[in-house]
Amino acid sequence: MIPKDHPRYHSLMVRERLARCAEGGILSLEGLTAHGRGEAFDYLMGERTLESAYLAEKIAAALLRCAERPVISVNGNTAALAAGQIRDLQEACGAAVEVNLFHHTGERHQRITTYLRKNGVKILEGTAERLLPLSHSRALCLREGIGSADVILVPLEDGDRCGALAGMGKTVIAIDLNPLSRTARSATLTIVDELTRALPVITRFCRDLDPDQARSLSGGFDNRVFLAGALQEIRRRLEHALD
Ligand code: PTJ
Repeated sequence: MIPKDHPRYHSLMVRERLARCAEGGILSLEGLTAHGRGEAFDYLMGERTLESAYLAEKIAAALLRCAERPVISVNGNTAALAAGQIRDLQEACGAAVEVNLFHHTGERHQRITTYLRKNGVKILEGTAERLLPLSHSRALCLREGIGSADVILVPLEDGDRCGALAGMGKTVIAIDLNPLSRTARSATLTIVDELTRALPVITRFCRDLDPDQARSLSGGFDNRVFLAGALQEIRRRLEHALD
């Protein structure tokens, strides 16, 4: 039992939730370590949404709104942390949601699908085909989903798959707290923010942006600006850590 007045209450509660989801076969054990890496970067950035990330979230909403075939790719970590927020974003932008796992087993895929459905997410299902140029099982996806998406949101993504999707000409929006990761550097747009802080902001912008604003925001941006924004903040905080 974690006392409410513990200074790290929120973070400890999230860990507890993830541990339960790992026991329930939703989160992979590797997902727990991936979460720890994310926490470390979040700590370095002050556990808040940076201005640069907020702008990236607004642009992400514009890209999703302007897309013809938007898809949200959901893995175990995303389902465990943010099932309800994925439902809200899906409602706001009309994207298809496809479950796509790094540590794939048919049983885990089914558990995650059921869990997301219980939380109101509409899941695309069908026969997965090897459509991505990867030797890994992550190459498997649905032709009518990720296979034909023009804009794809990939929270907590693996670098190889992100690079493969971008290489296929898709607009790839990553959410990744590590601004140095291969995912962060190969995505079209990287949101360097914590998943559960980022998703409600994207959802709100999906609801609020008018079509002209969405078109002009999605027009042209340099992803390095968003990575540099996060790195600058880490540098600044480290320089003043002992002040
Ligand atoms: O459920 P599966 O089998 O598909 O596996 C999912 C994981 C996340 C385990 C898998 O895709 C993986 O190994 O990912 P990576 O390569 O470790 O990348 C995950 C990235 O997400 C890392 O750069 C972390 O810093 C980052 N991250 C972790 N938690 C969060 C996060 N970014 C935003 N919000 C978080 N809560």
